[in-house]
Amino acid sequence: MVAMSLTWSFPPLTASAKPRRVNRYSGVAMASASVNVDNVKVTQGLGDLPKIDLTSVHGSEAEIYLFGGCVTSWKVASKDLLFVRPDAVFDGKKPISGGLPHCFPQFGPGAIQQHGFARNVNWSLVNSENVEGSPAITLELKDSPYSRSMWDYSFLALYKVTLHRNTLSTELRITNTDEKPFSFTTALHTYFRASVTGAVVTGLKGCKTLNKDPDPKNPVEGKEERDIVTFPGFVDCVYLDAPEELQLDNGLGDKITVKNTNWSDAVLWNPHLSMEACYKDFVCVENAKIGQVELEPNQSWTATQLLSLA
Ligand code: TA6
Repeated sequence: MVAMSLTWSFPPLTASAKPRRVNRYSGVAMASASVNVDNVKVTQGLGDLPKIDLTSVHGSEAEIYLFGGCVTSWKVASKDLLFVRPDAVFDGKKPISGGLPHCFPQFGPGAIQQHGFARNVNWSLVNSENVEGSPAITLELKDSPYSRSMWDYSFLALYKVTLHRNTLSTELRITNTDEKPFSFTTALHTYFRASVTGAVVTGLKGCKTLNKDPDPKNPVEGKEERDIVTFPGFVDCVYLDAPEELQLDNGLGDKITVKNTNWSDAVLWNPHLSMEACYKDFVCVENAKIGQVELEPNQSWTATQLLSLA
């Protein structure tokens, strides 16, 4: 096993500087030169944003942007199982719409910007490893003047992404580094490539639901009665206390297991005609934490997600 630690830091803000996002890491080339772990490479992604490429000796591949800490591609046998919307922008200003965006410290609309700020800022690469041909990286996000301008807490988020032969695993750990308690909601808003007319999700029968169709602002409580959930039109539904394992048949011939620990809830989403250009090509099956996670100072919350191709 080879492991190395890397941290890039931004220039200190002057006292007069206004909270703002820092949109670019300056040194992609410098970072590339300093990563010498097998099967982990820092490259220049779209919009010149720094991107980490993972290649496993077993043939699978993944791409992760530091902007948003967003996994945008997961390929097994050269087939990308994730989806990035054609309207996604890579300008370091808007979240990347696709792959596995983070929603933190808020899922959905609320007191701060929709789905929180974690998808809208640069994360840092703090570790890379290669365990018997399976590459892994750890990204870090800490509070900044920008995050504090909307959510005034000190926190540490560590996000480990590991690529195995047929599995992409992620572990998210949030630590309260403040002196006061805080609470948050969160999700991994996973976009799967799919044929929407053939895509089905199993494992949700019996869950309590909060259905945002027809009115996203007034979700209707209910219970999922179906063994097999399909996407016949607009779908935006929260499943509370979802099981630790769901199955997605993406309608393209692939069966993907979505396993988790501690995420507790799930969300299915397809925008149907409101995204006419691409709704037929993806479904979102999201692991989420809809109820508030409350952390005292020094406490942490950890959740894992394992996506496996059968
Ligand atoms: O997870 C489903 C959802 O919360 C929907 O309500 C929909 O708005 C979607 O996320 C996309 O959100 P975004 O802010 O990325 O456009």
